Parts: sequence; structure tokens; C-alpha cells
Amino acid sequence: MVKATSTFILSLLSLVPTITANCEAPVPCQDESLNRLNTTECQTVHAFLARGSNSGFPGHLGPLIRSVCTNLTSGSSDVTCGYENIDYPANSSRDGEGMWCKSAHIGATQGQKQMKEYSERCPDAKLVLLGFSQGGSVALDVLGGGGGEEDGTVFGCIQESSPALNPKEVPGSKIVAAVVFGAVRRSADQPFTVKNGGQNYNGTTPRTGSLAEGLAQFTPVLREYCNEHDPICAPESLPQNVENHLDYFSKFDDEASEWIVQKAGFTSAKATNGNTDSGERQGVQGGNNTSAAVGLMGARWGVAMSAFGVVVAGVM
Ligand SMILES: *[C@@H]1O[C@H](CO)[C@@H](O)[C@H](O)[C@H]1NC(C)=O
Ligand SMILES: *[C@@H]1O[C@H](CO)[C@@H](O)[C@H](O)[C@H]1NC(C)=O
Ligand SMILES: *[C@@H]1O[C@H](CO)[C@@H](O)[C@H](O)[C@H]1NC(C)=O
Ligand SMILES: *[C@@H]1O[C@H](CO)[C@@H](O)[C@H](O)[C@H]1NC(C)=O
Ligand SMILES: *[C@@H]1O[C@H](CO)[C@@H](O)[C@H](O)[C@H]1NC(C)=O
Ligand SMILES: CC(=O)N[C@H]1CO[C@H](CO)[C@@H](O)[C@@H]1O
Repeated sequence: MVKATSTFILSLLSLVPTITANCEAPVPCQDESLNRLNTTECQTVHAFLARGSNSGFPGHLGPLIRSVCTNLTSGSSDVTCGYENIDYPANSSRDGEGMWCKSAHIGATQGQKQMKEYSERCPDAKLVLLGFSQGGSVALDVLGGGGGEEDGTVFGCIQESSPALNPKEVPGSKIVAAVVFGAVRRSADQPFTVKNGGQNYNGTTPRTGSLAEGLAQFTPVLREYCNEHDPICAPESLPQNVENHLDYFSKFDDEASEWIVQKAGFTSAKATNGNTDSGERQGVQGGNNTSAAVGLMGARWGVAMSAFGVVVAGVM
């Protein structure tokens, strides 16, 4: 399969305090606003987060789910929202031969198990699934099935097969929105990929056959972001630039948050100018607006988000 040949040295360790505050570093998260949302209680909207390789919990996806939950809960006291982390190691290939595949397989099976347990216990909850990088692959595996030998190796290893969810049965039927960023294993030309460049390229390994069929069933609730020049989700999009693997959140958190809020059947605080109607059920609306968010928030996390989980491209 395609190998990311460039080596990226990110000497951003001086920015660790900022990163720690964002809970991307592999140390306990100190951000109370994120930790408060970490729960297994029954909620109106409950997200499952699959972090990137070698990241801490909740990783790069924290600010997105915080934005979603703030919007959902700000206008209505009877709406509850939070997340749990998919409990998987997020080992990279740097951690040893075959470790990426073992880790991703654990994520795929554990993600389905957590979603199943949660929706059996909390049948009214609407589920959201988020993933970044290895976690993006894991999220796609959770939905459409993972592993297998047909498409070859991923970072030199073969991931064990795991089945797709059935979109007509719990927990698949409870998923209202899934958003993945910079997934490792993915295919070009998919209807759920936001058209900002990466849709023309396969990932590190493609996702064909039964995996593609499994995933296609979730198209109505799935949105995938893959940047051009991202060495992980679009390695053939030259020149590779690791920044393009890391800037999803500064670019797309706002529009992804709005989309999730709408898919969950609500109108966001923003969409209603913050009036008290926010949080009322409005039905799922269309609406996507990729360009609006691009460039708006470049400075929000700056390059600080770069260091963890993605140290060297081609070694994830
Ligand atoms: C999240 O909550 C679980 C229990 O639900 C706990 O085990 C875990 O340590 C928490 N994680 C963080 C980062 O707070
Ligand atoms: C895999 O990741 C976990 C953290 O999730 C870490 O504790 C463990 O040491 C890693 N395994 C290897 C072989 O590096
Ligand atoms: C993606 O991979 C599939 C399966 O190997 C291949 O048929 C297809 O041509 C590839 N597409 C691109 C754009 O590289
Ligand atoms: C609502 O979400 C938007 C992004 O869609 C975000 O910019 C805004 O800060 C959020 N508002 C609240 C109140 O959280
Ligand atoms: C995107 O949103 C902005 C601001 O809300 C709006 O001005 C613009 O027309 C929208 N573009 C599309 C394609 O919907
Ligand atoms: C992902 C997605 O649906 N993108 C669409 C957003 O809307 C524009 C037009 O407003 C379409 O061109 C995109 O394909």
C-alpha cells in the first residue's frame, strides 16, 4: 500500500502546556469543562469518541463535542449531552510491529460494545460517533466493519476482521451523526466525504468490498473530512504536509458542530441567534457549509494542537 515517505519532525514540545489544556497529550485531562461531559449516564445526546494514535483522552475531539453539547443544552434544561471515550489503546506503529492493527481492532470491537451497552441501558439516547486519525479509522470500522486482507496491509500489518453494525438495529439505528477527520483507512470518491480535496484520494489503505458496503449504509448520518496533502488520509495527494492532518479542528469544528446539532434534531443556538428556541426539536435539516468555516478560526489552537498523536507521518 501507499507509504508516507516524508518524515515530519514536530519540535513543538515547548507548547505542551497549551496542548495539555486541550487534552490531546497522553496525560490526564485537566480541562474541567471537558471532564464534566465525560459520563456514562443516560443522556439525550451521547457521543463516543475515538482519539488519534498516542493521544490522551478525549484528544483532539474534545472541543468539538464541547461545542455540540453547549449548543444543545444552552437553550433547554431538559436536554442532556456528553461523551464517553472508546476504550482502546490507540497504539501507533511506533509502539511495535502490528500494534496499529491490534489497537484499531480493539477500538472497532470495543466501540460497538460500548454503543450497544449504552443504547440498551439508555434506549432514548441519540448516539454520535466521532473519530480522528487512527480513531477515524476505528469509527469507520465501528459503522461499516473493519480489517480483513482484501485491501492489503495498514502500516505493514493486517487488521483482524470485525463486522459492520446494522443501521436498522440497536445500536446502529440510534446513531444520528458520525464525523471522522483524517482517517487512516478510507477510500476515494465516497458520497459522505466533504469536498475539500481529500475526496479524490484513497487513504493509507483503501476500504473496498464488504467494508465499503457496510459503510455505505450509514451515508445519511456520516460526514468525513479529509484534507488534500494530508499524509494519512490522502497520502497520494502530494506534497504531503502533516499540518493538513492537524488543522481539521481549527477549520471545521464549527460547521461539524452545527451539522451534528441539526442531525440530532435540534437547531443550534447559533442558527437561532441564541434565542430561547434553541434546543427545541426542529427535525433534521439539510444544510452544509464547508467554505464558511475555512480560515475563520486558524488561530484558535494554532499549531499547538500539532504535537501529539501524530508525531511522524507514515508511522501512525
Ligand atoms: C471518564 O469517565 C470514566 C468513567 O466513566 C473514567 O474511568 C475515566 O477516567 C474518565 N476519563 C477522564 C479523562 O476523565
Ligand atoms: C499502547 O498504548 C497504551 C496506551 O493506550 C500504552 O499504555 C502501551 O504502553 C502501548 N503499548 C506499547 C507496546 O507501546
Ligand atoms: C483506490 O483504491 C482502489 C482499490 O485498490 C482502486 O481501485 C482505486 O483506483 C483507488 N483510487 C484512487 C483514486 O487512487
Ligand atoms: C455553537 O456551535 C458553534 C459552532 O457550530 C460554536 O462556534 C459556538 O461557540 C457554539 N455556541 C455555543 C453557545 O456553544
Ligand atoms: C455559508 O454560510 C455563510 C454564513 O452563514 C453564508 O453567508 C453563505 O452564503 C453560506 N454558503 C453556502 C454555500 O451555504
Ligand atoms: C458534504 C456536502 O454535502 N457538501 C455539499 C455542501 O453544499 C454545497 C452547495 O451548497 C455542495 O456543493 C457540496 O457538495
